[in-house]
Amino acid sequence: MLDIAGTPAVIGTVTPGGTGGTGGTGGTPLPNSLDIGTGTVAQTVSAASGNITFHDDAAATSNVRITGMSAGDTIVVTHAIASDYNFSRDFQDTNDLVITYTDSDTGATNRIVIDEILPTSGAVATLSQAIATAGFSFMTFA
Ligand SMILES: [Ca+2]
Ligand SMILES: [Ca+2]
Repeated sequence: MLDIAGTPAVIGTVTPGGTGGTGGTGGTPLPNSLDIGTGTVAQTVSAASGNITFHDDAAATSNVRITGMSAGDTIVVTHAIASDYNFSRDFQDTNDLVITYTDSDTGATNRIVIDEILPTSGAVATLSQAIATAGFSFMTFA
């Protein structure tokens, strides 16, 4: 069943709720995909070399920390809008931005931590506030 016109079709089996699991690894990931890590284990990627465009599918689990992110680097999010995502400072490091979202359709949990992107003051409660505080457009919603 492939719904071309409407919402993205779910291809393949859907595991009923219960023990969770590690999320799918099928398909060909986009370059610099942030759909890595599991609900409990984060992975770290670096944006330090050159201008990097990361890709985050809101419907696929992400648990990732990005280091070295600066102007010219950006995250392109698909399957969500900016107001879906939650933005806050890391309780453990006020200079880190924590971005979270749980997809209501797939149950995918997205947690993206951008290391050392924030000055010590400034609002970050929304994407536009976080961009203003960080000083560059680090995330866009396709
Ligand atoms: Ca960079
Ligand atoms: Ca994701």
